Amino acid sequence: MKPYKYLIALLCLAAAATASAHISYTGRNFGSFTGSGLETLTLGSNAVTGDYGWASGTDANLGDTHKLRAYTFTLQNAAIVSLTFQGYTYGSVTNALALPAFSLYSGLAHVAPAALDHDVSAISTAYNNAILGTTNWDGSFDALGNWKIGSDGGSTFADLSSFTYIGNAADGTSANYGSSPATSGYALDASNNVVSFATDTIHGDGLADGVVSGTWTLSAGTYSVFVGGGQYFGTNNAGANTTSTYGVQGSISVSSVPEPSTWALLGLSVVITGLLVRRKAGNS
Ligand SMILES: [Ca+2]
Ligand SMILES: [Ca+2]
Repeated sequence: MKPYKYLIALLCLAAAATASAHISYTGRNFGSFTGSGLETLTLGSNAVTGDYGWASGTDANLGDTHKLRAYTFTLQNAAIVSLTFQGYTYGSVTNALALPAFSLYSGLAHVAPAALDHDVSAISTAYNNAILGTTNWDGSFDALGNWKIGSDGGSTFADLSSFTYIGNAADGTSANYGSSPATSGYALDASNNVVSFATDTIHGDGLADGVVSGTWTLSAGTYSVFVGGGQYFGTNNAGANTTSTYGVQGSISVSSVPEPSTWALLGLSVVITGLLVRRKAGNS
């Protein structure tokens, strides 16, 4: 290959690396886990734009996925999954994400070579307008409930990617992530009528130290995790840093779900211990 061809290849790579406008899992796929034994993995060197992206998704007008990063993993069997995200610096990314927060969903966005999902594709725009009113939204992302988003290849609502909410975890307290998240989300039913659903609350870890974790028992399937800044600035995001880049590192730990026999043994040992304690107490 001639030197200039290397340069062109490098420029193409650089363009791909900075083309973060659409939802992508590139560099953020934790992979597939068997759910037997203990499997762990850390993915460093990721960055998110803005310090408020996740928190914006907790309010009624949803959030802009451009301000979040998407991770994915697949479980071949049921497993206990712990996810940890922490502010992190590397290379030219000198801002560590101060208040990381994330939400976990079952489901996957469209992946290349299909057209990738984004908030202002025609079908995303039509959907968001339908559930929230024309232009009355920051984006498609719901940090506390189910949501949908589509690509430029989508023409009907059936083409939207669906994320089914499982849980969230946020660094710090309500002084960081706000005290009034949305209590309702909106969706379309099978007849395209707007229906509301109750959303979750924010699960803060109580300590704003740049690290946040969550643990869930999950069935086999494919999951998406959306990570972003957990500082809430109100529904118009006034005062948020919308342009700076913040480093974040994600880790996953997958362990097996105890077998029923293991649970039975654990229960039996509790009963025996209780009996021994009672007997001891009776003897004294
Ligand atoms: Ca918002
Ligand atoms: Ca924390």
